[in-house]
Amino acid sequence: MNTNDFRGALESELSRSFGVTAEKAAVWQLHDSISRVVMEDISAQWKQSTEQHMSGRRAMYLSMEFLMGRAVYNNLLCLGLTEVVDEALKAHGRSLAELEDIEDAALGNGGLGRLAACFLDSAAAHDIPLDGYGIRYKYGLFKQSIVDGFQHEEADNWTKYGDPWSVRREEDAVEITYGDQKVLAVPYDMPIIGYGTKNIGNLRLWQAESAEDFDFAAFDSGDYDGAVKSQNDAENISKVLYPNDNTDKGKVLRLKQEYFFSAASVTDALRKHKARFGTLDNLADYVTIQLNDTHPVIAIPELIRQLIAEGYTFDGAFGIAHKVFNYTNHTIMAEALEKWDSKVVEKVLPEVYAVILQINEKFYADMYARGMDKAQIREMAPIGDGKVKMAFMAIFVSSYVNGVAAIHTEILKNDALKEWYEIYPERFQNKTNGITQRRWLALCNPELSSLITKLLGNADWVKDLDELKKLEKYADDENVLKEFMAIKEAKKHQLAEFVKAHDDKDIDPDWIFDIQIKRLHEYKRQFLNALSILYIYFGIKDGSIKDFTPTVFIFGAKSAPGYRRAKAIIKLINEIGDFVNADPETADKLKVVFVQNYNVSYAEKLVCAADVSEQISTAGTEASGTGNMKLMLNGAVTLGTYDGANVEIVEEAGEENNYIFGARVEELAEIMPEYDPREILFKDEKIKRVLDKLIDGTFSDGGVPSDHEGSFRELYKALTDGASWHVPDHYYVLGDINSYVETKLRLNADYKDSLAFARKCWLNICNAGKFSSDRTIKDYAENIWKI
Ligand code: DL6
Repeated sequence: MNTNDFRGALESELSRSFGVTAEKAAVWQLHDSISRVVMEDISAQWKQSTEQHMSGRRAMYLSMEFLMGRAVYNNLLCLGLTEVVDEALKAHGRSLAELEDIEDAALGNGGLGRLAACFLDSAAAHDIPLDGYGIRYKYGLFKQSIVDGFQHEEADNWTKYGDPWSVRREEDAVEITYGDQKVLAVPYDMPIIGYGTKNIGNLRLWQAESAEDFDFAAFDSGDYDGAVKSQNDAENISKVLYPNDNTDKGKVLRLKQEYFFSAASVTDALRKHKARFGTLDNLADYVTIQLNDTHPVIAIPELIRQLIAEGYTFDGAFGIAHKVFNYTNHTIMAEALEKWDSKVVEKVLPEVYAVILQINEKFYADMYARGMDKAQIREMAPIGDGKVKMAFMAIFVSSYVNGVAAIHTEILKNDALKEWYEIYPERFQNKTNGITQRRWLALCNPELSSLITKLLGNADWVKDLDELKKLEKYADDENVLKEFMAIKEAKKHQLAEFVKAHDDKDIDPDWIFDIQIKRLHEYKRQFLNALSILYIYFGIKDGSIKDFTPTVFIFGAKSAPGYRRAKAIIKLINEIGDFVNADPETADKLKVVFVQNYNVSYAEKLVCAADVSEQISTAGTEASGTGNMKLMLNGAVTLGTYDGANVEIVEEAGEENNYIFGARVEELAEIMPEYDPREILFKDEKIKRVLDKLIDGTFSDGGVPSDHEGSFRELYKALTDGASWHVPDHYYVLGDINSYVETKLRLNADYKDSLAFARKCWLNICNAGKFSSDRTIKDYAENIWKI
């Protein structure tokens, strides 16, 4: 499409749908019409790609979360239409930038959901037949505002102004049966447009609707609630995304959600396969299913159940399921490895539970045949202690199991899943996560992209990120480094403007931008960052810290609404901010800013402007992290622990170009059994004066510990007594604080030599090639899916 074609199509779409001109259209109407014109333009190609995916071997990515962000800019970029559309809009006095007001599709919590989105993008770009399957939540992740330092949540009605990037496919609806309920799963398809290729993948999101019509009899008899009860009960299933990252609470509705999209996706696959081949015997030759964490693991007994219903024996069905499924583990945190109460599963999904019992029996039989110790069999069985253990069922049935970074996979093999690795070593693989450079560089940082393309002489890096390695030869080229520094400065100015408009906070682009953006969780240790700021504040005041380069510490994080300690940490960061920012003695050196409603679109701005990427989880707790990769790619140095993908980041970019601190996994294994944080507290005056602030009344936590979320005394107790942990300071905050502050101060001093610092940043960009999700997805395709 050229500009004129697009202009014409847009004008008629606006007139037909809304009776407005481009000049007068509201932003959402403009967005809706642009999207419709694009959807019309790609429809034939999309159909052809779908047929192509279905005609050969393909992979299905089952995920409870897809954190897609805003679609419009990415779709235009992938189609090469960005300038065309912008020019067309300019002719009407409008601009593409106005679409910044369009809401993100936030159907995910954090890393796990965003990873799924990056994978779809990479597979589409590289012609890999991968399609996503998930839930079309009516309400995505809540919107966050900060009021008086506290997090407030508001529902995210993301389709309020329509959903022009989706197509409802009534004809593919599936009936889902629970023990006490029947509902309809109706699919909505979203195109996943491949960059620089004709391939268009598909994201199928299932929406729950009533399988029964409106109850007129009940309505007639005056029972108005009863008349709509079935509708409400059904719609509740896809109503809201559970806002918990890395934890699961075992709620019945959650189990219903998991079964809902898993069963619908399995049914869809079997229907299509049968229609094509007339048999399911060869299903595993054509379909492979990747289970994104344990959430869709219920698809395993469901597939077996459906195959048995088609006439297969249990063993025959099990054999097919074994070939079809693979499982990705994204965490070793005990609370996130799902275990469902057997009684609940039996009640909600009686037929599926009967299959799980058979899987469990087969596990016993297989392990007896191996001569395994009986106590160990009981430990490892898919059913035990009155629970269905989803991870164990997944490993037992799947062909492959993978972790998401080298260190994480090693922990799985040698510790968390050691017994399983001993039985099935050939099943375990590592697939270090990645991010798509289309969104996380080409789209969000056009300035840096242009420089890279100019230096390389082409834009091949957009599809082959290893190309960046060729930029290493410029690491000592002063002109190039200065160009890079000018771009970073421009991105800092842009961010500062956005933060002013969005959060009404002033930040100075001449300062160091030290950024920690991720979900709020104790293991991610925003608490440690907050305490280190106080530590530095006191050091500047008493003169023990001199020549501190002015730094703004920027935080962006949502806490699960019911996670009290995480919410207390948000309040604490804001209290420290108010305290530090108001002190005229430090006002030209230190600032703390907590931005509201951190999401994909905000991340696109933050990652380009960062000098420092805070990746400070306790070693062994962050499976991989992907924010670390986005920040590295845009030229920030990592201030981090030896955890998750940080290990590989410094392996690639050099430890000398990053700032690593803190205890390592193997050290913690020795330290923790004897660890006494009080000893540190009593011995170290500087740490004590920081911690005392939590309990001396300087900060207001807003209320009484027992019934208010903002309890700082409780945070203090968590570090010293253990509070709800079994051991005090479970995440080793006080143990790592000195090493962290020292490293932070070393970085701060290094920043003064701006060219030397820019060189470090540059070398991070040059060595980010490994962290493209293109590499990850090709590895899945080759070594797991055999596509
Ligand atoms: O693999 C994607 C992402 C990792 O980068 C993070 O390190 C990890 O915490 C996250 N895991 C989860 C586990 N979820 N649950 N429930 O979100 O996965």
